[in-house]
Amino acid sequence: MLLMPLAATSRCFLIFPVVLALVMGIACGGSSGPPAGSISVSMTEFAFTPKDINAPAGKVVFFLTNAGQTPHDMVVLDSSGKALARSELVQPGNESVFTIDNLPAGTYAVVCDVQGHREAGMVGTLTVT
Ligand SMILES: [Cu+2]
Repeated sequence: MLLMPLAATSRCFLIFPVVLALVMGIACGGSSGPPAGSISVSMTEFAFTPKDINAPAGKVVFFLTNAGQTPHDMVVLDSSGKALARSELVQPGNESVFTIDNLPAGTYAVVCDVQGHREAGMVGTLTVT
């Protein structure tokens, strides 16, 4: 007599994670790729690809992919070397959307802020027009 409720319960436990995974996949968007209009930048040891990035002035959205073996980030510096915007630290194999809300036209340096990476050549140029 106890078999029926047990069977029903175990079936629920099997179905629930599947439904949850589907709902979360839809809700979060998962790693569904770069947002529309974003600029894809790959980060490795020790380079940004592309190294020379062009963007229109205003809201700039980067889609960062860490294709390397260690964490990387992306920091945009103004001509005086001051950090204007900084992405989160992206773990190896992860992706991150990095948005700068209002970036004026100009030429900016892009660096990875992880210790030693900038010195190792992990730099780029962002030209905003
Ligand atoms: Cu780095």
